[in-house]
Amino acid sequence: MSKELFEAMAQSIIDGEDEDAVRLAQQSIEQEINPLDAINSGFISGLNEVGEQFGCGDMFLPDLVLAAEAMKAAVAVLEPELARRGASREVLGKVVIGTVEGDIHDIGKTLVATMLSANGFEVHDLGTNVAIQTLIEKVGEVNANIVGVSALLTTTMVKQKHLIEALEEAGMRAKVKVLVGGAPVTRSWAEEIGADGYSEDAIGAVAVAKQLAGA
Ligand code: B12
Repeated sequence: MSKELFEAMAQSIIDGEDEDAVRLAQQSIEQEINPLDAINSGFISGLNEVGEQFGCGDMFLPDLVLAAEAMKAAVAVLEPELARRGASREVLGKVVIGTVEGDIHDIGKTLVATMLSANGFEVHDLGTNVAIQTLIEKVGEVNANIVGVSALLTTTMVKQKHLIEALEEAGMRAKVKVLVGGAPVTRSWAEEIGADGYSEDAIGAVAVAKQLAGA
């Protein structure tokens, strides 16, 4: 019974059907299925599948955006239920994430934030065009162990380096791991600027974040 429901959940994400995803999430609550199982065994499987198909060129950007939106809609239905049951997921780590100042691209960053959140991280998404000082203040406020910064323009990538320098100046560099990404960002850039982690996609970002958080 739940196996079929989980498969339908995964399919709703693959199809990017947010109304189906919401309906299935509500159905799982009515059937008293653990919302953790609905997220982990149902919806995430779909998102992982979409990520893989996108990676090998079988799905495209609009599919990815729709899938991410459907995933967010489903998680929004389940999160109050998680809280109600007092069964909040084990938090693997706290992540502050944003797109650097001067850059308004947010599709990839939001996908990374959604995947991290769906996989057990407490995510504070500051949006786009985020000033370095704002990122640093949030890291301090929530005591984050990871700060993720996205940059999509060759002209704004340098802000990732500036963030690391500013964290050093603020005496906070040892307390927080810096994870960088975005289309023009490469592993060698990440190494050059002294970032702790890099991933070229959202699925890889979860694996790297888990490593950085020691989870
Ligand atoms: C969609 C898009 C836009 C949209 C953005 C809408 C939105 N809400 O995000 C709009 C139309 C607004 C836009 C505007 C501009 N854009 Co634009 N845009 C793109 C485009 C086509 C796709 C980007 C995208 O969303 N990709 C899909 C997502 C899923 O991929 P992603 O962002 O790379 O994210 C993945 C990984 O990089 C990684 N990742 C991303 N962030 C992070 C963060 C962390 C921590 C980690 C670990 C991983 C990670 O995981 C993600 C998921 O797999 C790209 C071309 C391209 N193919 O990249 C151009 C592109 C980035 N844009 C470009 C340009 C020039 C601009 C503009 C300057 C155009 C203009 N003249 O106005 C403006 C910039 C405005 C600004 N100040 O930011 C250029 C940049 C060139 C360069 N060398 O810098 C590109 C490359 C197009 C091109 N070929 O010329 N753009």
